[in-house]
Amino acid sequence: MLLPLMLCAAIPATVQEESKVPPYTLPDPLVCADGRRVTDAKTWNEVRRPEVFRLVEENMFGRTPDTARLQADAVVEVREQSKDAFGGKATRTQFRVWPIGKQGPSFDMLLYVPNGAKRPAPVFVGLNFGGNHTTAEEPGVFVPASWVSKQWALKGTAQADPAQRGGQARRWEFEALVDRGYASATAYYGDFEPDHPEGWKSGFRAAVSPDGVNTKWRDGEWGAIGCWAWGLSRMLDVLEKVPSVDAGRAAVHGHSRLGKAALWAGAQDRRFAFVISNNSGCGGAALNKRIFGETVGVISGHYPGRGFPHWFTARFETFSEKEDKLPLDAHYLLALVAPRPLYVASASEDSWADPLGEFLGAVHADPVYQVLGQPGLGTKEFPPVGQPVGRTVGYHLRAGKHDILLEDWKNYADFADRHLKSR
Ligand code: GTR
Repeated sequence: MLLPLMLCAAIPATVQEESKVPPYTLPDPLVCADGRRVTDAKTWNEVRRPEVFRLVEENMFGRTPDTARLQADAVVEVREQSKDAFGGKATRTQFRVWPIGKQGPSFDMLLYVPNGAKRPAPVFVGLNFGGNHTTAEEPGVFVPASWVSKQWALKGTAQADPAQRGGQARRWEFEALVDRGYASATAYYGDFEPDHPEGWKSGFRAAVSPDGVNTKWRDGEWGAIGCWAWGLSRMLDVLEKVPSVDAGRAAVHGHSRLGKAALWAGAQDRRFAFVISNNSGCGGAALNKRIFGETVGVISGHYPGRGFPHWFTARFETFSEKEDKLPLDAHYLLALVAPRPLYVASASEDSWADPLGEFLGAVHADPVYQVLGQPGLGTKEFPPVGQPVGRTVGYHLRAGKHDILLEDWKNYADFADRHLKSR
């Protein structure tokens, strides 16, 4: 009778105290596989960056298939437009996009662009959790037809509840950004892939795979985070064709699991000029080898009934309780953004996401920025609550819970003013 108990992996206690963090060693992003040290941009770009990229791809998110040929069939339709959004300050446009043609799935994109701008506006691009209608109070915003999680669904269904309109508006400071000269685009993440283990079947993962089956279970194939990141790039494809928007000054952002997706999108798609990780935690900006809060085992579904096995490539789970064997860490993912501006933000009560681990992810990506001639983060000192730091790499620790709030947006817009507005 003891056997089943022994076979069932017990979840180690969550470390929430600094004194309980076991010692760990990080690999050096500036040492090539052949032992050479990177001291110049050329070696980083031609030798080391591709190696770092492959490590992140193979061990965390899986390989994003090349969909260029399928995208030749993309169809973009404007479903609705109003020049009177936010009392006439902005133009709202709602697109329906079939990125691989009308035989495949579609997504809806909501775009706000400031009216009367002298030149095309820089744009914030991000996915939302509940449907576009939850991000704004405006009655004209469409409700998604795809799967939504319980929180946003009509009771007992997976159908979006129209009464949840504006339910996440406090996380989307569209109007404040318009006032500062920024456009914003959002799409519902479930349009790309419903967020559950069977979600791939009705999302783009199945639609773009050559044989139409779930390829995740073959080693190296992508998970849902990879699919959401792919979706962010498809949003940018559409924005590139909007004359009032400057897609060359696009900031990709995301909160929590969507922060992980934003980082991976920014790493893969160098058209994104600025990358923002809001409370992305484990599998995002937080170091995995530093055992604090959520761990590889918990997030990757190693323990029955816990975690999100569909988010990552299958290999990630094999590092559960073996984080020391990981040939990379979060600083590799962050370093892939260099030399472009990067912002990592934490919240003081978000110990599950390990705020210090997120900061240290940025600290250890910093040498790559320096090699590329950028001032980067420029500090190793964990800043006090409410005091943003950094130059090309920004960081702040906001007081409060796991969330994205006006204070976060204010810091992102200030940082964007310095890096995007001046271009
Ligand atoms: C949690 C998960 C985190 C984070 C969060 C979210 O349950 O453990 O990694 O992604 O969800 O996305 O809100």
